[in-house]
Amino acid sequence: MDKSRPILYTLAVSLDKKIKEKTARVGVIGLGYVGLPLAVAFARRGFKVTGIEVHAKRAAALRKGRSYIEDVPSKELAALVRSGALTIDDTGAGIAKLDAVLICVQTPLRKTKEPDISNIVSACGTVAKRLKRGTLIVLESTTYPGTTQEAVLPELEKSGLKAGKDFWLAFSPERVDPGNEKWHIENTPKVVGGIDDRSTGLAVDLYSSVISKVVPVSSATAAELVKLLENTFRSVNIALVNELAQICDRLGLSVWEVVAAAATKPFGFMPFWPGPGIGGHCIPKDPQLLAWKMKSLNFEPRFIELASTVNGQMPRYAVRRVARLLNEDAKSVKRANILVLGVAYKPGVGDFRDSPSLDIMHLLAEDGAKISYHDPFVPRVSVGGRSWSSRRLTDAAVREADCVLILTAHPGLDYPRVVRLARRVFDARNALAGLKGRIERL
Ligand code: SAJ
Repeated sequence: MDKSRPILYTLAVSLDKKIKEKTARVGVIGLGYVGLPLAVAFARRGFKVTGIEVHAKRAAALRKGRSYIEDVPSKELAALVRSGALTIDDTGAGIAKLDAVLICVQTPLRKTKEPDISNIVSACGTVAKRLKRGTLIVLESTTYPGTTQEAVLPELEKSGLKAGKDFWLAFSPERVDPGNEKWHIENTPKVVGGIDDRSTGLAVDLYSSVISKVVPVSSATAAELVKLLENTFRSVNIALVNELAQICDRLGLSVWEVVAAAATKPFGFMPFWPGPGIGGHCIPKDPQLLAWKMKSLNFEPRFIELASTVNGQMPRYAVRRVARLLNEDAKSVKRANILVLGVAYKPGVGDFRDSPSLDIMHLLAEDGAKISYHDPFVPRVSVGGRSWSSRRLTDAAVREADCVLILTAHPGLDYPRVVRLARRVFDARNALAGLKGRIERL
């Protein structure tokens, strides 16, 4: 660290020392699927952590040691709260005592597909009111490139303190994969980029106390773009195989066979699998954050937008395939009995945000189909003014369907029984690989 400015040097050395001694007080704002595991990870390593959660019900549950995040066992949470290693705060009053604050709030898209960073701005406002000199602030929320430099920094300087002089500021993308048994916070490499070298250095030291591999990059903007590349990469490759699925349909080929055979190439290929669309809170959204920013800079991100378009059209494509299948039995979509298996956005989870299954159910219902669904992870859904509850997967439920649609390949369903009993099955996820019967595959 440069000694040119003694006071700054002293502040930075003092913070670095506290980090290394684990006496630094760490705060995490936003205790969701990213923030809560992060707060627990620092508390588990011996830091005194303040978890700041504005939703009073969530804060109350956490104070009682009740976890609402699958990857954080209540038993461990309760012990950390009881020991005082983790304190839950729902006002941010404790921020003045903190040495480092990690911001992990949601960044949804508006209906206009524009980023909504109001949660980030609000969190920064809470911090600015109580920011003390010598504090490190790190934004973890996935956002468009430039947010940290152009929005967070000025918001924090409303405290009267100067970024890079009185406090330090960095961005570090979250890489939390809920339910992943292998990759968790401590062993997933963490990218970090600061507004200046000192901010980067302090953030590297902080995260290195908890995470085995920390990867510094040259700026906060670079770190923001790294995250968006990771998920845009997925969106583009999923769109490629979704287009390949349509190509295979015209060529009378199985896209599943083609991709699986290509995946035998031991280098230079990575399999992605087609489906009836993409859901969740990352892949549909993150490329849009990048596209929006680039359009504001008069750059047309055609490739990124084309991928989103291809993925976004898959529900309609799936509906066309179902109509074609019903047609083979001289049935129309209108009044057809359709049983959907799987409304969650991906297998093994109960999250159905932006799930393409909902789009497909809505489109078919609008065309007069009688829809029911079975999803062991999702008890009830509503879309387009209609609501459904998950029904038991009885023999009768399968038999009465004119077509069973497999839209999410949840594990644990008795697929052979479905194939045996169903008049027709449209398998959009290759859940029935290897099974024979009246099966039409995407
Ligand atoms: N999907 C496909 N074909 C594929 C892969 C996914 O159609 O080959 C669909 C899924 O069905 C789902 C959507 O895309 O509807 C998103 O699936 P995902 O596997 O990308 O899962 P997400 O949305 O939970 O993405 C998160 C991301 N994690 C973070 O941003 C920290 C992503 O970077 C991870 O790679 C992904 O989890 C993961 O691998 O689980």
